Amino acid sequence: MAERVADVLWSMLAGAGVKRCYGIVGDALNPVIDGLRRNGQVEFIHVRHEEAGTFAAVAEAYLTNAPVAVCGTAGPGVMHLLNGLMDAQREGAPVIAIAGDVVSNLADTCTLEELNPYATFQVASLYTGRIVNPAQTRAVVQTAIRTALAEHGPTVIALPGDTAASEVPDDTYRAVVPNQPLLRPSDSDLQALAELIDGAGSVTIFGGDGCRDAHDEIVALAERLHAPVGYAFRGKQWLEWGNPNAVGMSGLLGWGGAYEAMHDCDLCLLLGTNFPFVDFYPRTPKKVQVDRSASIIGRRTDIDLGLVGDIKDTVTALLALVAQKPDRSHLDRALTTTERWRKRMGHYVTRGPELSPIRPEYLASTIDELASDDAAFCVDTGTACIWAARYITARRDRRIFGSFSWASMANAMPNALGIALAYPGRQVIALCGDGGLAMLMGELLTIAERQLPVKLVVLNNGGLEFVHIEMEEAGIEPFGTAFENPDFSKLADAIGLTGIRVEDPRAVRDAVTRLLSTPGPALLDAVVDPHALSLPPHITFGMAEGFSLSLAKQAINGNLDEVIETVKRNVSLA
Ligand SMILES: Cc1ncc(C[n+]2csc(CCOP(=O)(O)OP(=O)(O)O)c2C)c(N)n1
Repeated sequence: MAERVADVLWSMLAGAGVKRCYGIVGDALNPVIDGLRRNGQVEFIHVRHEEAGTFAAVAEAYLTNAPVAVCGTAGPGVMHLLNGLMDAQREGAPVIAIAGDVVSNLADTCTLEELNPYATFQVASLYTGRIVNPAQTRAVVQTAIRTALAEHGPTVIALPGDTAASEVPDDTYRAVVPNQPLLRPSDSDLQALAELIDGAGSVTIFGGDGCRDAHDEIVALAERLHAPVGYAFRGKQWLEWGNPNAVGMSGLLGWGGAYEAMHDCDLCLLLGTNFPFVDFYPRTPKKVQVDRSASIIGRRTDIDLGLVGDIKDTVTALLALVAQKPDRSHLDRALTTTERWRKRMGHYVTRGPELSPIRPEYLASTIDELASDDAAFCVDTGTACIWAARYITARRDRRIFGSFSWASMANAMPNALGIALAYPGRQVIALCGDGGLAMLMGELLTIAERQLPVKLVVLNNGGLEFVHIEMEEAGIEPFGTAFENPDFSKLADAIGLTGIRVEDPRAVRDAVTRLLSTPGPALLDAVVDPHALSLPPHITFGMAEGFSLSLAKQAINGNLDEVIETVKRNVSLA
């Protein structure tokens, strides 16, 4: 019997390296999933919410660099994919979405569950193809695969159920995956860059996710230039370890000497970074930006030289052209500032066992200390990002993943699910907000059902703490941020994970040890101090003014106790 569209789809996806498809079946998707079953090479992961399935796929695709499929069925099921696909687009993950579509003879009639895939995915997808005729199959599937892999992002294949079940023309259907070409500026552009570098007394490097494969080259360049190396959150895992010039992060989560080093230098090299916080870019130094993507060069800040190039390829070529700098005083200053920060950040760690409620800094640092050297950390959007940025130490084989560019809530637990499936045997730790965990809580059932050995830590602070801080910073009296939580450990126990709860700071170490040594899935419900504030490396007058104003408003409105607690618990860090 001739092959059907659904058969060709799965054999091409499997041929491109797809190992899993996350989603929920139904109506338009049924013939598509029937093809997956017949094919047998792609594992179907039934999730409880399509968005969670997409977050799992994003983490898997990003870390493995291989395409991962997700699926949702016509209308609402497809719509649930959207937030996750935005995340895939911003995190650069090759996720291929199969969007079930209404029966083709009812297309564009506003029928039940009909959704226009082009309009819906315009913001998220790098390519959207709709197969309404079986003869399109190879071209559409091939384009979706190659675009996702070559451009590092999501693509969508909209597929009506009747088309999926139709026979394809007799032809050859084979996935051809793209190569990874070398990409560097021309010799004359490199020469111009080398001249700028050689002419500068002091140089600072600031890197992002584009430094993924360029650790050794950047460390060699930094040593040659005595350049401090700062990083965005997405650069931390690639630049923090094995790097004697590492000076921490800039931005709202920042710490260390990075901010000052970027501002007090002659030349700042921005490598593979789309760092979004425009107020943190320096103005006085000359700035050079290198990135694979031409479109982001000069987007966030004014630059003196912008070069399209892969960071590894470009820095490798550059190393042959730049001279050793004689003076390391700029580097030494940045390292001293970084050391001072480390001491400051240690305050709540060394005093952690005595401070009640549990300080999140102490919890995060204990997890860091007890986690394995190749642990994969998933971090929820919220205060978890602050503690991970500052207290989770990057190592060569550790990974730190989150919705760092899209900043959606509720990513960490489903991210962990995807990584646990992709890397059996690896320690996977999710740092979850209580709001974040609750948002996609159904996925705990998927984790429990499959007994995936993920370790979930819930920062149980009884509210949307990150937003609480934001409001205080803006001079607004916090509102709408507090809520009641259940005992998450009991909930975990009830559904098949090992639940652990910790309220006493002296019990934190034992609780984390137990969490990490428990076989199978486990959840630590950590009741943490909701008043823990974090200070960015550079506080503007506006921020200080906002905090004072908000605290004054809270005091006037009768929340004096809250104000006193906030000040009392954080003043020693200032
Ligand atoms: C889907 C979504 N909704 C809202 C926001 C805005 N937001 C960013 S952080 C945050 C608070 C997260 O709260 P929680 O998960 O409890 O973590 P916490 O900050 O308390 O540690 C909110 C509401 C968002 N980023 N994503």
